[in-house]
Amino acid sequence: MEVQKIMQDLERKHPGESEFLQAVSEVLESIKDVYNQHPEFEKAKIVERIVEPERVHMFRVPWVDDNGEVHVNIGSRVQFNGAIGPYKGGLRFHPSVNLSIMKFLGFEQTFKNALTTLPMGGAKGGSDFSPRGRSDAEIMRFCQAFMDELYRYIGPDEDVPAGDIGVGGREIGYLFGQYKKLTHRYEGVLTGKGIEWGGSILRPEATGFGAVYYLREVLKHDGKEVKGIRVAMSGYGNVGWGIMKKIDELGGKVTYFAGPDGYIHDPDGVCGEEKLNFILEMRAKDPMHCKPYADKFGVDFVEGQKCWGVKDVDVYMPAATQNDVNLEWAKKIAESGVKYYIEVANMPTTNDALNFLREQKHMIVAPSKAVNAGGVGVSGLEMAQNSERLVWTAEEVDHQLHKMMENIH
Ligand code: 2IT
Repeated sequence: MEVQKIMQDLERKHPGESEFLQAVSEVLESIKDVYNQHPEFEKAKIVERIVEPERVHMFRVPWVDDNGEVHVNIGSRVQFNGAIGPYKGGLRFHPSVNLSIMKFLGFEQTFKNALTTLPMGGAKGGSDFSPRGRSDAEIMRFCQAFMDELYRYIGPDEDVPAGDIGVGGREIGYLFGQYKKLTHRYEGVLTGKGIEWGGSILRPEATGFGAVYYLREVLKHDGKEVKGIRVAMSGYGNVGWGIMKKIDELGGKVTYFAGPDGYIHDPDGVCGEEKLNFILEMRAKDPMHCKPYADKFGVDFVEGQKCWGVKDVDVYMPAATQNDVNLEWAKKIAESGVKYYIEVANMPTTNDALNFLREQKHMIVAPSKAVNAGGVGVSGLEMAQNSERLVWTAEEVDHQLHKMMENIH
């Protein structure tokens, strides 16, 4: 394969879709040497096929707010690759959502899902709808309107959506209710459901737990364990929160975490139930500010800054959103002397920054598609339980998750 030529063709077909082109370019650059040793791949045009989404659904989502005003959002589902199983991947509700972001996430999901070794193809969907500041009733009406279109394209053997940014248990509940109403079917068509109606007990924390299990395997190579290590991270959503909880359980400390408004430095670590529960409350009240944590626990808050580059930690874990770490931040990270850079969010590092970090001889860089695969892996287990009409215990799910992350690593 000639990466440049493939990228030129793709750019012609998907003009201006920078996140999508970035995600493809990163994968092609990383596989080209091995790929080019296989003329049979070239002959069958495997790469040319795999970079093109199989199908893209787009639809209008009109809904009415609490004041009676009509809003129109765009909904989509990118069914990227169904070679090894039904399409699987999250739904993102965020104002930044566009087709480029949906395609990048669907493309990455294809590889991530394959890594779990479970039979799941890759997809992503979502809307430019912003749940921020919306009442429960507004979220419900939006989710119902979204499902009024989406239900045609999904099914337990066809495509099984889940949550992502802006879509959690509440949204999955409204979506599932509408699916049942429209189809008269009670089946495992969505994952991330409440445990009372077929959800997996560990799903909210699973991505974060999986990331820490992955980190644990990385540390093992150096004869180290999670106990005693200090972590700087970004994000404190489901994924970030799961990381904080598991790091605390295993005796490590998250001493820095960043949110949209700046970063927190808590030298004692985000430890114990009081702090972990406070983060849940803080996030539910206002997802844009983490400063209340500093006010409550009397620790430092640095406004408007990211915590990349701090020296008094052992591990960095970007767990917020795409392109959180650019080349400028990557240079600060490299200068800090910290050894472990564990990507957690989907594509948290720009390509130039990632190449730069990989060149640093003193650093270990772990790729997000492997590190965060535990989340969708547990979704795959939820699908299996729904097909069996069985409920597994948290211990059973955690055991499977741990085994999966050990193998992926
Ligand atoms: O990025 C992801 O892996 C997810 N948002 C979860 C996908 C899933 O189907 O659980």
